Amino acid sequence: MGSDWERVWDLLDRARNIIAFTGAGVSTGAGIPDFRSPGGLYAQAEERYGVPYPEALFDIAYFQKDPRPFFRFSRDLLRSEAEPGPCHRLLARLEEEGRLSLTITQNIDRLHRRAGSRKLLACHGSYDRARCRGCGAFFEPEQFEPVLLAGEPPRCSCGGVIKPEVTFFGESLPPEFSRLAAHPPEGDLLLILGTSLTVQPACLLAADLARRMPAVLVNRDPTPYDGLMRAVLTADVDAFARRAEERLG
Ligand code: CNA
Repeated sequence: MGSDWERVWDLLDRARNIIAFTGAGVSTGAGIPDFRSPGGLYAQAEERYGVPYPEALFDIAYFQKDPRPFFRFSRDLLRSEAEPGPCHRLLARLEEEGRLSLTITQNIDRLHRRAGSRKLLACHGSYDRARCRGCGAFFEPEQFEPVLLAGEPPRCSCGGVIKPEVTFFGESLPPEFSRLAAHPPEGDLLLILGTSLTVQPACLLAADLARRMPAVLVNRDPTPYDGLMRAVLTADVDAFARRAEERLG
């Protein structure tokens, strides 16, 4: 175990072009539940948001039938007082120092941006824009957030439901993601933090990058791609980020 940590510090000390890939685990410490941990969103979804099965919360076919559970979830997420944590701060700092060229996140909670990351690809979309399911009109946050924060489905003047551009199961990922997957960036370290690496196609991009450059994974649970990593730390990501900050001084 000790040698894995040493290998990670060695890679981190030498890296000048880091690419980060993050998942819900970087935000659990801030109080935002992930999907798959015990007590995570999947364990609560049926009771809390009234869906018949957990994945329905982000299933486009279910959303067509009943968008209310997604908007109840969105209200909780956007109203939450969660603040960026040690991982968000570490990645923003590495970017600021010119040692990190891209953070790819599967998260939709805005915490990377709030921590200061700007070289950011939100591969499962975001709440920064929304679109009417009826007529296709686009909306900016100030046009739909007040209704969303009340937990109601916002509606367009045509009567259609306005859906934030968060990627659901059954939807394509944003075009920036496809461009990146077609032209993978170069880097000298891939830092994968807090993800089960089970949601496709995002995890396939992470695996592809891990084949192209030395990769480090920090996660509490094993993932299907642990074998591709130069080092795997079975650890709390926030503890890792705090130790990394200490080393960086
Ligand atoms: P996941 O499948 O729920 O996996 C999370 C992983 O993080 C698990 O393997 C946990 O073991 C691990 N983990 C949780 N907390 C910690 C911790 N403190 N330290 C170390 N490891 C930890 O979530 P993924 O991100 O892999 O799956 C991708 C989904 C989750 C994306 O579509 C996201 O949009 C979606 N999601 C996002 C958020 C958010 O924006 N914060 C919250 C919940 C789900």
